[in-house]
Amino acid sequence: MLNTNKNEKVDSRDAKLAMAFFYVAFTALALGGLAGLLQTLVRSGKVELPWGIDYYQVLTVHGVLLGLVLTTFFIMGFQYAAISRTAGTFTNGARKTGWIGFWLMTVGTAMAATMVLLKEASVLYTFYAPLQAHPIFYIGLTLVIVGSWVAGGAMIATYARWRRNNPGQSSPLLTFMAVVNTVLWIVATLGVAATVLIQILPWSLGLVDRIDILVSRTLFWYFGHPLVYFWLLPAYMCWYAIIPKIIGGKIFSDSLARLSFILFLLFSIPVGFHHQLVEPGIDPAWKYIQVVLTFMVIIPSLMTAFSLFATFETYGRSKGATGLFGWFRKLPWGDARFSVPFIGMVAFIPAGTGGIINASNQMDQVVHNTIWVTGHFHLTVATSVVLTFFGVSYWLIPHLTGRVLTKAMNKLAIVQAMVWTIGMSFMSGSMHFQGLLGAPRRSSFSDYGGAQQAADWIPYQIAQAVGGSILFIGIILVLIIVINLAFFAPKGEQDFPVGEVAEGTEKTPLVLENWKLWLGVTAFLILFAYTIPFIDIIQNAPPGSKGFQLWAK
Ligand code: HAS
Repeated sequence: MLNTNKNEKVDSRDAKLAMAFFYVAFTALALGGLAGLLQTLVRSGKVELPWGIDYYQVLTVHGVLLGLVLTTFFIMGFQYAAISRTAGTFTNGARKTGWIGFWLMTVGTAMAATMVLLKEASVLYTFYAPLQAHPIFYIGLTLVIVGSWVAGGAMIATYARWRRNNPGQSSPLLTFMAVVNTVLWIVATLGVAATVLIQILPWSLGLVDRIDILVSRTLFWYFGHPLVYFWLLPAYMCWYAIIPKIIGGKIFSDSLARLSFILFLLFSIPVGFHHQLVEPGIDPAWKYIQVVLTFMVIIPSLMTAFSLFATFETYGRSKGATGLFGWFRKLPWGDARFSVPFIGMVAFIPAGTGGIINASNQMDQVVHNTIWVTGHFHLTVATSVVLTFFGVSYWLIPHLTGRVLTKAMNKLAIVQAMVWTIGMSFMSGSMHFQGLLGAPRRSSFSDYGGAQQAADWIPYQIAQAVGGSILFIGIILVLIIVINLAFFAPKGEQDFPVGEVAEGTEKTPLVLENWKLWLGVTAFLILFAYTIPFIDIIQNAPPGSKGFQLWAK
C-alpha cells in the first residue's frame, strides 16, 4: 500500500517556501515570454528591434529565463510542496536550508540577468564557447546551481528521515519521484559546474588565454540532456501520480512508475553525444554507443504512455465505456486540472517522435542546427512540460495560498490551454517545416545567407510570428490566472490530489529504493560512456588541434 496521505494540506511554512519559488518562476515567464514575442517578430523580417537592442541579447533573455529559470524554480517549488504533502512537514532545519537554496538561486539569477540586460552576456542559454560573457554571468549561474544543490539536499534529507521513521516500507510515490529527479539533477550539474569553474570562468576572468571547445561542449552536453529530463520528470509526477486522482481513477502500477523513474536516472546521462553527432573529434564508435543508450532512454517514456492509457481505459471501463476508445468520452474535459496537462500528454506524442528522429544519426544530419530542433523543444518543454506545469499551478497555488480555483478561473484556464495549443501549432509546426527547408536556428533575419533561400522560408516565418503572438496572449492569460489564484480568489480549501494504486496490485519491490545499487549502475554507465572518448578528446585534439582550441588572445 502507498503511504500517500501524510498531510492532507501542505504546512503553511512549507507553502511559503514553495510560493517563493513560484513567484520567481512566473516573473521569469512574463519577461521571457515578452522576449519570445520580440524574437518571433524580428525573425519574420517585418520588425526591427528599437534602442539598439540586439537579437542575440533578446534570444538569451528568452532562453535563460524560460529554459533555465522558469523551469528550475517551478520544479523546486513543486517538489517542496509534493514532499511536504506526502512525506510530512519539513523540519525547521530542512526548511531553513531550502530558504538558503532559494536565496542563492535568486541572487544568482539576478546577477546573470543583469549581465544579459547590460549586453555583457549575449551567449544564449547554452553559453557555448567561443561566445564569451562577463564573469558575473557565470558566477551568477554557478550560484543558481549551488543553490539548487542546497535546496535539493533539504529534499533528500527529508526523504531519508521518512525512510528512517518507516523502515521496510516503500516511500510515498511523489516523494520518491521528486528525490530521483533531484539526484538526477545533482549528477547532471556536475558536468556544467566543471566546465564553468575549470574552463569558462578562468577564461572569462582573463586568467587563461584559451579554452578547449570540444571539452567544454562535451561537459555541457553531459549536463544538457539530463537537463531535459529534469524538466520532464515533474510533468511525469503529475501524469502518473496526480492525474489518476483528479479523474477519479487509480494509478495503474506503483512499481512501473518507480521503475520508469529509475530508468531515467540510469539512461538520461550517458547520452550527451547525440547533441554532438555532427561534431568532429569524437570517435564515431562512441557516438554510436551513446545513440544506442539514447534509444534506451525512450523506453521509460513508452512505459509511461502505456501506463497512462491503462489508467484512462480502466477508469473509462469502470464508468461503462466500451470499445477501443470509448474511455475517451468519460474523461472530465471540463476540469482544467485534467484537461490542461492532458493536452501536454497528447503533444508529447509528436514531440517524442521528433526526438526519435533527432536521435537517429542519419536523420539528424538533415535537421541538426536547423530550426527544426527549436520546433522540437517548443513541443517538448514549451508544450508538454509547461502546459502540465500550468495545470499543476491551477490547483497548487490556491492550495498553498488558502484559496480556491473558481469556476471562472477554471474556464479561463481551459481557454488559456486552447490558445496555447493554437499558438504552438503555428509556431512549432512552422519551425519544423522551415527546418526541413534548411533554415538555421539561432540566427537573426539579417544574418541569413542567400536571400533567395530565405525567401522560401518567409511564409513559415510569418506563421511563426503569428504563433508567437498568440502564445504571448496565452502567457498574459496564465499570468492573470496565477495572480488571481495567489492574491484575489476566494479563501477556501483547495485539494492537493494524490493518486492511489489500483486494488490488488502487487507490493512494490523494495529494490527500487536500493540507492547503492542504482547510483552504482548510474556511475558505471557514465564512466563506460565517457571515460575513453573523454581521454581521447583531451589527448588527441584533432587535426592540428587548432579547430578545437580557441586562442582568445
Ligand atoms: Fe530532445 C534536442 C532527442 C525528449 C528537449 N531536445 C533537444 C533540445 C532540447 C530538447 C531543449 O537525439 C535542444 C538542445 C539544444 O539547444 O541544442 N529528445 C530526444 C529524444 C527524446 C527527447 C530521443 N527533448 C526531449 C524532452 C525534452 C527535450 C522530453 C524537454 C522536456 N533531442 C534529442 C536529440 C537532440 C535533441 C538527439 C539533438 C538534436 C540536434 O541535432 O541538435 C525522447 O525522450 C522522447 C521520448 C518520447 C516518447 C513519447 C511518449 C509519449 C507519452 C504521451 C502519452 C500520451 C497519452 C495521451 C497517454 C517516446 C508519454 C494519449 C491521448 C490521445 C488522445 C492519443
